[in-house]
Amino acid sequence: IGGSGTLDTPIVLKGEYLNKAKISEGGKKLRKNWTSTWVVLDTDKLLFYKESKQEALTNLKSGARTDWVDLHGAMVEWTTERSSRKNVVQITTSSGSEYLLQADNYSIICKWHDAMKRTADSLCTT
Ligand code: I3P
Repeated sequence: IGGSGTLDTPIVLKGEYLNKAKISEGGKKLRKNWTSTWVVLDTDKLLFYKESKQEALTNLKSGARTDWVDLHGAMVEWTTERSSRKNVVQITTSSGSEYLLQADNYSIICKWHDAMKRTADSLCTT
């Protein structure tokens, strides 16, 4: 993986619709609310877009992004405890926010788990 994106011009490594729930922020528990979100994995962060894939792709530079996650120091792990759903990956950020990403299709979410983990692990040296 070469180069590095910025918030304004993300380098898209992977983009897909996943179910997303933010369950805590800065260590404080939030009410769980699953939403289908276009998720983009950049070289050092995850970006979430509310819009359709087409809109998200054409609006990558604009304010269509709803939230993002810094993967420096983040933990990416499978969880069976934080949800009754299957195929759930938990992302815990260094600032103590927790996100759940889920897809019914195991092979889809498995690729995300591996890619996010690899990305987070690769950031130790940058
Ligand atoms: C939540 C909603 C979520 C569920 C969550 C419930 O209720 O049913 O789908 O998470 O379970 O609290 P509400 O809509 O009233 O907030 P899962 O689908 O991931 O199980 P939880 O509280 O055990 O996380």
